[in-house]
Amino acid sequence: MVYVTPDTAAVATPHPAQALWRPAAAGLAAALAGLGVAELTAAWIAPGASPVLTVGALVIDIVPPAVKDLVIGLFGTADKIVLIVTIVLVLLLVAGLAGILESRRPPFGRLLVVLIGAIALFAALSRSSASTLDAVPAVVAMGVAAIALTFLTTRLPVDRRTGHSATASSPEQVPIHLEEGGPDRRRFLVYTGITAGIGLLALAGTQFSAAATRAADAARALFTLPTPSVRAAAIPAGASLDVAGITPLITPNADFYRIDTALSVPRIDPRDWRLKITGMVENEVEIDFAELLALPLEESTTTLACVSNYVGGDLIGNATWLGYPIRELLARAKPTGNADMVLSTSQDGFTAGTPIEALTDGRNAILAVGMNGEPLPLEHGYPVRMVVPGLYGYVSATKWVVELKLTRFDQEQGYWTPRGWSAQGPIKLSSRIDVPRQGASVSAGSIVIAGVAWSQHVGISAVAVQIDDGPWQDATLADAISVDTWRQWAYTWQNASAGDHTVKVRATDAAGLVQTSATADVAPNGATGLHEISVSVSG
Ligand SMILES: Nc1nc2c(c(=O)[nH]1)N[C@H]1C(S)=C(S)[C@@H](COP(=O)(O)O)O[C@H]1N2
Ligand SMILES: [Mo]
Repeated sequence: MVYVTPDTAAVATPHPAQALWRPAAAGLAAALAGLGVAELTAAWIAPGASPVLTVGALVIDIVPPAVKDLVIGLFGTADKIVLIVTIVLVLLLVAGLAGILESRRPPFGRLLVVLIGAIALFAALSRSSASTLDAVPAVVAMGVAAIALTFLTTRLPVDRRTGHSATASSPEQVPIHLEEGGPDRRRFLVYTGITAGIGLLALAGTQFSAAATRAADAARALFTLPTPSVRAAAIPAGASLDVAGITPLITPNADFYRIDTALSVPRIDPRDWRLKITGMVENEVEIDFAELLALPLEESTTTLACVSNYVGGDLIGNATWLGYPIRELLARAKPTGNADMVLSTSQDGFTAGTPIEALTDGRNAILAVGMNGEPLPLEHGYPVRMVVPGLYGYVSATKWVVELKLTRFDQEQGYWTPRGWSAQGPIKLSSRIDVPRQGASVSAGSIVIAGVAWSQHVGISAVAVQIDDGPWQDATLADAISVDTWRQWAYTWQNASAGDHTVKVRATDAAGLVQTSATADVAPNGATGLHEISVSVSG
């Protein structure tokens, strides 16, 4: 009889594959069970505390801005899916390790499980809107995974000859011969399968909660917006050019870019929604949804843009919004002389710092409830968000907004400012070529080049196009809706010759500023440079 201490077992591994896969499978099954049961618990009792999503939110909060840009650049709006898949893959990898560790050096596998659970717990509780209930899913995950891991690793098949667990190999390196399909092995497989199955079933069960979100969305769609007391400026017939493939003048809600730090879309019942105006004010104001809807609402068309939009990118959209001027609510609250910033807070904790000036100078800075004739879609801020012409979204467009605090730029910062982005974020003059597409092959002759240009709250006065190193040629501008919206443009390139060419676009704003060719990165306050495409013209 040979006795093996855990130490000798860990060093002597005659058949590594044989020795590893069962405990790794035990770890994976235990993690699946823990994750599944925890996600199901979260779905029903703490919708904001899904372990995967809160860990994802923590990752979003701590990654350096350069990594965030890289991920958005690489994956666009699929960035969230990439993040979730990465978190699950890392979890499964660590779970396999925990299984191996637990089979060789108990209780270190369980300790690893507790460590992962602690990270999830920290992630759930560090959100600004966290309640104690939000601790439950992570604790459930930890408990279920630890129990399942202990259960499975103590049922690993045993080597009949030495009496040792198959993972604890004998020190004299004798090959271990286990009867294939022996009763221990089969029992272990069945237990592991059942454990993993419980996890998968529980994960499938979270779909019922997804159904609840769809129900909330259905309720949203049933609710009818009040008639505006001020209609949006009529859209001139000449504002849309008749060019195939050009960006539509108004972006349909379903195609509107979405950028936020919320991994699960906040589900706010409008009956519970309230907005508080606090801070440096003479009167604190509080308003509920019914009161907001009863006010004279105004419609306006505004182009929203993200500071992370690189030159030529698509993190920009134009919609007709319905809402109430923020300046009217601020007037009720009576800001005191010192305040220069409104720090708006979302229900999920995101904040934006907006200059009071931009909210009170008469532009259409609104608390919006409608987008293109519909209540705001859930992911665009239902029931209420801010829209402020001229400023990037990160300093102005708070979705699911619940508080406006009057304060000062030297006292408070919005969410992105301590993360490497400027406190002030006016949208920069820019333009984009939509047709032809980058890399397109077109036939020689006359080729229509078209796109959009914008300089919110200033307006566009000219757009010019350059072919290769040729002279800048004026494009035709479509009519403007207002200075707060993008403007379509087109240019007909006559007698395009066969071969490879580059096309560049450059806009001039209504104040005479010409779009710079100097390139700047999106951080800290928006990209600059000229959009350039290459096309190949066939003869
Ligand atoms: N609550 C909340 N609001 C937010 C954000 C966020 O992360 N959370 N992101 C802002 C940013 S960076 C942008 S560009 C706009 C995007 O609005 P959209 O998703 O409706 O296009 O929302 C802004 N409002
Ligand atoms: Mo943004």
